Amino acid sequence: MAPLDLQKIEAWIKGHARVRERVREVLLFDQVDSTNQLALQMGSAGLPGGVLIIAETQNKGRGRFNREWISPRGVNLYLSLLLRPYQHTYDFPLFSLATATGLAQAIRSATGLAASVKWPNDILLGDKKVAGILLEAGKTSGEAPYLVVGIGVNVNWDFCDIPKELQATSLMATLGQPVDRTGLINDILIALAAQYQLLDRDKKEELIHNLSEVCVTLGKPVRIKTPNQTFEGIAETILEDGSLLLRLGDGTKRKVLLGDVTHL
Ligand code: BT5
Repeated sequence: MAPLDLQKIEAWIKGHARVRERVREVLLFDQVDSTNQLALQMGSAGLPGGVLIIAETQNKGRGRFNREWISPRGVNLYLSLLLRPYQHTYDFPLFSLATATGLAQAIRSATGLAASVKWPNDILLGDKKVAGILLEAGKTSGEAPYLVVGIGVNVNWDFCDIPKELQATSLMATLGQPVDRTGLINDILIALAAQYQLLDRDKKEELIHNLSEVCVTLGKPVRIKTPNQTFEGIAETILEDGSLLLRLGDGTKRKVLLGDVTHL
């Protein structure tokens, strides 16, 4: 598989004003512990937002709640974008949903595959996970909080190499042919910039509308495990703060901001 092409990525960013506003520097590494960890370190060291970190492999790639993100070399995408949003921290979860929407749209336009979002942070092809998003934030004294948007996409991971217990897939495994990883980064950045712009312009309704169009969780019976409780119900709608509104068995409604969803 061809390695990622930094010059091409930089040239595309330069030629695309909306992306250029968001990404001012790209760092491509052969190997890191975790692109999110590195971006968080840069944030805590006071670096301005707009740094995109990309790696060919991660030794300690991570998911939410410190779970492992398996990161084989040279076949997938591992990206983290350091941002310093002006939005209040209570709006930060919306960046995760905006990222999920943009990522699903980018995969659709690059491959024609019907990628969908499982609220809040999984991208699925059918019922298999093809990509995940990890949002982490931090604050150093006297500075605006920073936000790191981490994205892992299984692109050209051979189906035989994907551990069965993950119930995961890759773009190549589904499409039957490899996908240009460098080109996909370009599509992802363009799609993300469009969704983040909606947030900057406070067009939350439009953002939630875009998400609802690609979100397979809505209307489905689901089980949601939050850090303290488990709920079962019908996923009714996504609210403007990014939370999921559930209708429970007894007819009451419950708002959930964070959790692991199983489609029942
Ligand atoms: C996520 O967590 O889905 C967020 C994944 C974010 C990864 C990116 S890669 C670049 C950046 N740097 C990092 O260190 N992380 C971010 P979560 O919803 O908690 O899902 C984690 C679970 O997905 C694991 O417990 C496994 O079951 C499964 N999993 C692990 N590796 C996978 C892979 N490559 N593809 C699909 N599923 C995977």
